[in-house]
Amino acid sequence: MRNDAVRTLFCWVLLVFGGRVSCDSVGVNTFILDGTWSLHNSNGSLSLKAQVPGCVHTALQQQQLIQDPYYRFNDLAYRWISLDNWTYTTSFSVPDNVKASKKAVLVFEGVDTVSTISLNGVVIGKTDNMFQRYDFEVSGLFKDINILEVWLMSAVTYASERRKTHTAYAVPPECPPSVQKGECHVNFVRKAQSSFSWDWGPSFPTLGVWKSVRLEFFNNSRLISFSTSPKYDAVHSCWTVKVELFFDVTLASKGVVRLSIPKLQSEAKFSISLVPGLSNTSLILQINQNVTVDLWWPFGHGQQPLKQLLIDVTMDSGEKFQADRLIGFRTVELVQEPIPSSPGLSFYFRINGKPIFLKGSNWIPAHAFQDQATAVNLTQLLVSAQMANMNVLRVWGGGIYEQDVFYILCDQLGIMVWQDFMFACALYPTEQDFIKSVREEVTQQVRRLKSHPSVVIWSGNNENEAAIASNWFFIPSAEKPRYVKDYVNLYVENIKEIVSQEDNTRPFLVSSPTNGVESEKEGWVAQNPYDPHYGDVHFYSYLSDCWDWRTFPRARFASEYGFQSWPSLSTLSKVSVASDWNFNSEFSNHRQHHEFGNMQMLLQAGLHYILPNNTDPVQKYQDTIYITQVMQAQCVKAQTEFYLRSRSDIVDGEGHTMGALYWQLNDIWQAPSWASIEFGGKWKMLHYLAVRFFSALISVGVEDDDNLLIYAVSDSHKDHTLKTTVKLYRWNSFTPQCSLESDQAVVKAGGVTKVFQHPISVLLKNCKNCTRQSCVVTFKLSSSEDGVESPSNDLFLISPRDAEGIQKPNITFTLEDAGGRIKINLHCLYPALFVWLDVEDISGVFDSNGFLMISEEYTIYFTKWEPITVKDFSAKLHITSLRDIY
Ligand code: BMA
Repeated sequence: MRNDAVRTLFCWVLLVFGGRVSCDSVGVNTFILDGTWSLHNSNGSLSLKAQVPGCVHTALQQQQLIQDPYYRFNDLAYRWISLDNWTYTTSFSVPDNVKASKKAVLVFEGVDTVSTISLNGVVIGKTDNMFQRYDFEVSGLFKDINILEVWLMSAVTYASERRKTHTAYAVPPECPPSVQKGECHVNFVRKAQSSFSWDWGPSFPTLGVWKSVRLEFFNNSRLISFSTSPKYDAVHSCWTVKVELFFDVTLASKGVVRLSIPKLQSEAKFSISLVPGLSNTSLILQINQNVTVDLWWPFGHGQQPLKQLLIDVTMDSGEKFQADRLIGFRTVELVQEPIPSSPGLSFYFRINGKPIFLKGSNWIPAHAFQDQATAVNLTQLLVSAQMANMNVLRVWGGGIYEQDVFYILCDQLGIMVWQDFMFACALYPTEQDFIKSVREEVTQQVRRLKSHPSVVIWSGNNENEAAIASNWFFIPSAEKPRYVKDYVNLYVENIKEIVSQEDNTRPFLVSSPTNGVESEKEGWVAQNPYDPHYGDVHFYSYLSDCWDWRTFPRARFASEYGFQSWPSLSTLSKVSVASDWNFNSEFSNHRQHHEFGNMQMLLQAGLHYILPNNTDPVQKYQDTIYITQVMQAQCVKAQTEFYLRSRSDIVDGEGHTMGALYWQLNDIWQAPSWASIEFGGKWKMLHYLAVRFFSALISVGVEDDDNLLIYAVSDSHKDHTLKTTVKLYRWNSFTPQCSLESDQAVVKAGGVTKVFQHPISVLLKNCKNCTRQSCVVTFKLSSSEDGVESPSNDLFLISPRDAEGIQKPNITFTLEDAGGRIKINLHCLYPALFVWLDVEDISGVFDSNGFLMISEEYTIYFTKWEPITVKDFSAKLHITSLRDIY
């Protein structure tokens, strides 16, 4: 199953490395300055080699001056690194003829974060925003041997100094909660906000030159960057592509630009005139109307065709620039309009004119040290997202604007991107220089990312409207207007204004969660930004019973919700020792950055399952990890199924849910978190369940009063005639005690249909050997017409904790080599719940895991992402089920 998707993993990496995404220029000499530089700390006691792009922590680790910073308590032990100031230095020479060029520019694609940069002792510029590219003119500064120095100031010191100078009023939060063991005042520095710690991540306020550095020499002009925006002209029923070229010009000059998309037989030539300074040109390429433009669709709704756009610039001076890019054609609308019989407004995405239910998750930075977040890591994560049938990821506002490769992969995989701007869970200063820096950041990022069809929405910040509205920071009501004014200034008058100038091809939201146009009506900070009748909602409730769907808000769009779990022992063992392997150890407390998180997991698990009681402490620890994953998987499943089945309903004015993005997809280190994929790429149980609950056709079972209701939720583009098969099994037998079949029902395309309804008391009365305690219900949809079927699903009529007759299943296995896969033949003596196959750190995925084993034999395949023999696989394969842990 889905083996094809795994194979694509490797193809994409090749494609990405093989694809050209940057500009090639003739007439501009480029010197790449990446590579080995030297690095020293402020008093010179440490002096070492360091890679650029890179950061100080990675350099220290590579030179073996420190251990793995993720190891045990090293985040605290290495705090000194971020409190010191560091200098990166390199030396280089340039040929005389190049030096003679009229203009030389030093391009820093990214500096992390606060720096003063000098060339041959002359200060050429300063940086204070890791999300900006900096171009510094260095003409006339060259010698035979040139020394380039980047002096980096501790971002922690800088943030605290900025805070001190902001005397008029506080800009909270001052510091993160102590459980996060982080640094203070991160909102005063334009840097990944999570780098000063988060509730799932360590505090590593990195310093470094985190992106490429190069020199560019030229005489008349250079192409700084370009962007491409396809747009549908509904009036003339045709497509256009707007191409913007950004030049740096020394001498007024003229030239010709040729734009072409060979696959669409579209081509045009334009005369351009450039004026000295920064000179922009905006050109519109009309797409040939005689050619059919095949549209880019989100995954699950169609293909992702991308066409190569070629750009050829020839200046009268003889300078030439060539560039190309893969572009996709699609339209996107965010629909907020009245819904019959419901107060409020809808909130859904229409792609190519079709309402699309957004299924997915939230993305955080894949590594605290970004130079270690490789293209392969990102590919593995994004392919895993697609394998779980996700069509969207939200790049959350407390991290970074991702690397180009991330968006290229999302374009290829059909994963839509909800792109936040990088502001989260805080208020922000609005001094002139801060705003200026943000304006430049936003302009650059919009220009960089707007070419990607995958990016479907911009969003101003994470939870900052909610922070003011719900008064997270205890601001006296008399002072609230000042903070609302700052909020409007930053996100509306600046960020929103820039986005509307730069990109009119996709919607902009000021915050998430928000009430959208209703928030705007209320002055951009709504009374209740969590109102289920408007916009999107974030909802967390750790202690209420997650199996009870009545506790979830029937929101228009759920952009965040989730539960924590612990990652597997094989992941944790990379950063811990045997004495740490106890749920109450200092290590277990240390890695938990969410107040009361470990306790909440056990309380929630205890509502439905018997907690582990093995007398062997390490086994008990592993079983506890397992039960947290069972709890998380089942909780997120229940909540997601609720959102999915609320798609067509309006109940008490609420519903028409059109998005379910659980928190969160990935991890930044080995620690407990809401992630469904562990740091390193291993899937947790939740991710395996997501494959099923995000499938194109699913059946959802719920209990309402005494009724068993089964819904068919369809993401299909056509109607299906389906029957529902319902079976009841005793916990100690593989023979169904009863089997019922519904009549055929038409399940509408993109809709929810109730396909089965039966009072449970009657069901149990008719099913002689079954009681709530002794039986489980399974169900499945199938069509005799077109072979379509849903994954099998199940419903417990009582918590497994209170069930009767669950036996130790005694699961055994045999293995076979099946080419790129390993075939696992499972055998058990009794039905088994939440069967979990774990192969430690062997990289790959099972085609099913975390399942209910309701027949004696099961066959599972493991797709390998690395070469491994059956013998080695066998040695690492462990199988657990719910009854095995007590
Ligand atoms: C939301 C997110 C994150 C956080 C998560 C879990 O508020 O936006 O800030 O990590 O909840 O607490």
